[in-house]
Amino acid sequence: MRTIERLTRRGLLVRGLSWLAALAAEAVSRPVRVRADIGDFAGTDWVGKTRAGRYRKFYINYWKPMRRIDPESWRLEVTGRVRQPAVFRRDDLLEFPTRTQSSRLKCVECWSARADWNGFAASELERRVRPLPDARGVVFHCADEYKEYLSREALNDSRTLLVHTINGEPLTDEHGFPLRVIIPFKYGYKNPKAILKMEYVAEPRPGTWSRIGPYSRDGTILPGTDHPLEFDKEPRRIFGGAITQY
Ligand SMILES: Nc1nc2c(c(=O)[nH]1)N[C@H]1C(S)=C(S)[C@@H](COP(=O)(O)O)O[C@H]1N2
Ligand SMILES: [Mo]
Repeated sequence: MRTIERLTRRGLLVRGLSWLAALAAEAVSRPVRVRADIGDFAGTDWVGKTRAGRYRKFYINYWKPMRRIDPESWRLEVTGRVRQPAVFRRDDLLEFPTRTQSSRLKCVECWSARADWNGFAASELERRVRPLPDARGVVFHCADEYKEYLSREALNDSRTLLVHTINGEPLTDEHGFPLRVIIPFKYGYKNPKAILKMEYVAEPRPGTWSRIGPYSRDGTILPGTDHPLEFDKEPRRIFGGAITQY
């Protein structure tokens, strides 16, 4: 009798605990599920796709909502087909010589927006890690599980920057803190944000968007119509490549 009673109580306790665990899991996963589309992440530990508030003038794309990156524990890993794989802290990268450029980020889904971007050339990293002769390009692995590939030629173009500063301020979580690519002659999807790892590879790889959408792997901006957010999406002709006329 006693044993049965104890078993029953234990059973109840176990059931109670698993219910609590399920409730906790629900509480943790719910914000992610709800925000998997467009959300307002202001004031939360999360960041993701947003068009709210001030981001109406510069949309934010993230493949998946992710936790904001802690600047102290973040590291950039540079690995793959290199002689000297290396890990960099944010402070290491802030010491590299920088360049500022005003350029327009053009999403393949119509909109565009301009900012002042400040950062360093890929050659700063390459001097240190020394890519092997067969290293043709780099796969960027991002904190939201986004992946993108750039050839070394595109990465080392004089207009391409590894950016840590936007409009004179540290890159926001929304725009890819602590490090992103800006490559103005390619569509937005070739401008990976929140980079964790750069993997030098011998063969080109498809990135996240060119795998799921009807988008080219190369991502060079094509002639067509642009809808710049600062001009209320008023349509503008574009001629292909970087948008420099506005
Ligand atoms: N990590 C990561 N980087 C990313 C993306 C993404 O989903 N995840 N989206 C790309 C796309 S499609 C665009 S248009 C730009 C948008 O940059 P923004 O969010 O700073 O406006 O980020 C690119 N970089
Ligand atoms: Mo995009």
